Amino acid sequence: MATDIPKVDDLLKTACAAFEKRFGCKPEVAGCAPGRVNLIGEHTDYNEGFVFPMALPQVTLVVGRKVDGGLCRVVTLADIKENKEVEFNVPTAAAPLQPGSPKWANYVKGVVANFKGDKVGFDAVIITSVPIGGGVSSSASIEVATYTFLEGVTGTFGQVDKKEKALACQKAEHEFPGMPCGIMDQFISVMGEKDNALLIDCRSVESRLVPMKDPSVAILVTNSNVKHELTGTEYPTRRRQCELTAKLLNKKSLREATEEDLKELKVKVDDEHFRRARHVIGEIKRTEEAATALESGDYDKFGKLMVESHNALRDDYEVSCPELDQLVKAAMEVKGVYGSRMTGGGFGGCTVTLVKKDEVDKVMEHIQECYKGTATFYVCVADNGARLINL
Ligand code: GAF
Repeated sequence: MATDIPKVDDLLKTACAAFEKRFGCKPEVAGCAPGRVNLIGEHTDYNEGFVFPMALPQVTLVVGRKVDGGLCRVVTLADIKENKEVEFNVPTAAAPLQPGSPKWANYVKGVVANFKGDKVGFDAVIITSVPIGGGVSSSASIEVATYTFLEGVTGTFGQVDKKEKALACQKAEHEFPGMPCGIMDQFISVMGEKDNALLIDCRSVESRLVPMKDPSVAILVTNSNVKHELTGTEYPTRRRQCELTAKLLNKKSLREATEEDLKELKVKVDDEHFRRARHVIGEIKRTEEAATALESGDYDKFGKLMVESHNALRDDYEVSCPELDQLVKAAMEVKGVYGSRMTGGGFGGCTVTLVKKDEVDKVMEHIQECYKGTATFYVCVADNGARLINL
């Protein structure tokens, strides 16, 4: 059975009650930002390629108020098995913020450090319904919700260009948690729109909305509930391998590389670098084609491209894992499934499946029967990006 996605209103009530209990007054501002599921276009963003995510109905909320003086106090109600409360001072030129422990607070501190407006003290509570470490961008949703909250407390919401806001949050992730991510997650968390997926060109940072309103199909997100601790080292390695290969080809990025270049690479680089490049070059092409297929309602083609994407991520890019492969295999065994693939950085987390709406129950049942672990299912519709919520 699909897991209910908590309503934003209910999360808000919980966060506001927790804030009052902890800080003894009512919060005044609520920043909200979603997680995302990437439909196709994996590990292409840092290669300046295309990605095709949609914002999820699962969100992170940061609720609180501005306080005088330079102290920031943050309490988290997220399912994070670390310290649940942190305090730090707003950064100054003489005393800039530094990353540290607990890890979750680095997402907040990084955004405070990179916020474009005035730096002010605040009290805040963070709550999230985005599965943590599930490959659906819980990190970016914390960053973007924090940024939105800061815009709220400084009365500057909407003044900074949305792309700049996404870039500031990406910089926060590079500098504080130290993850050299691409732009996809922060971008969709800021720019997502209800009932639309977003085709993002990560070279020009231009994007195009693609409607996703057909009631006869559903997007099923299946959480494997495993996270292999490879992500930390493997992601930067993949990124470096791609950059090195692009350099060898005298290109700015693998976005510039062609099928012809692949032939050249076959003799120029080792098999591993060759396969990494083959995935990226193929995936960029697949993603553009997939967006066109979805626009014209060609779900069979879209599904086929999803499966090709998964296979390339498994065999060439080597970022899948047995659990994700099992989930995809099981999904593809059910009639009515157009396509299925791992989504996000990999090594665990979620798969995304495009399926006929009427068949969703059967797919979940079959996956659960075949899957050796315990899967969690979410039937998701595309939702809005970051916003302030009136309190
Ligand atoms: C992670 C990163 F944060 C994204 O930028 C992207 O590279 C993704 O992995 C893989 O497509 O979510």
